[in-house]
Amino acid sequence: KKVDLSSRKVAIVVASWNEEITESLYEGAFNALIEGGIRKSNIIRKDVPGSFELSLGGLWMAERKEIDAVICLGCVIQGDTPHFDYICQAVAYGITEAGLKTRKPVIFGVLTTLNKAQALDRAGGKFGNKGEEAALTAIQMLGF
Ligand code: DLZ
Repeated sequence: KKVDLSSRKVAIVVASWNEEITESLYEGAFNALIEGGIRKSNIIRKDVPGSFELSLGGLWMAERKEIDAVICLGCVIQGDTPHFDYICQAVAYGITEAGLKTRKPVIFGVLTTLNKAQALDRAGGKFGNKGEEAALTAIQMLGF
C-alpha cells in the first residue's frame, strides 16, 4: 500500500566534511523524498561540521515534536591514522541512540570509505546514491 506522507516532516542533517560528496548525498535524499510524496516545505535541512556531530544534530532534530524522521548524511574517508575508526564507531552509535531515545527513525546515511573514489561511486556514481537509499529507508520506516 502507498502511505500518504504529505503531512510528514523530515529533517536532513548534512555533514560539511567532504562537502562535494555530502552535497550529492543530499541531492539524492531530497529528490527521493519528493518522489516518495514528502512536501518540499516539509523537508528541513540542517548542517553540522563533521560526521561526528551528526549524532547530536540528529538527536536535536529528532527531539523536535514536529519532526517525524531524520536522515543523517556524512562521508568519512579513511586517513593514515585510526581516527577514521573512532568517528565511524561514534557516529554509528550516536545515530542509533538518537533513534532509540526519541523513538523516531533516525537514518544512518554515512559513507565510510577507504578513499574518495569509493565515496564518489556511492554518491551518484556506479553504485548509486546512498543518500537516495537513506531517504527510501526513512519513507519505509514512516509507513511502518
Ligand atoms: C577530523 C575529521 C577527519 C580527519 N575526517 C573526517 C571525515 O573524513 N569525515 C567527516 O565527516 N569528518 C571528519 N572529521 C571531522 C569530525 O567528524 C568532527 O567534525 C571533528 O572531529 C570535531 O568534532
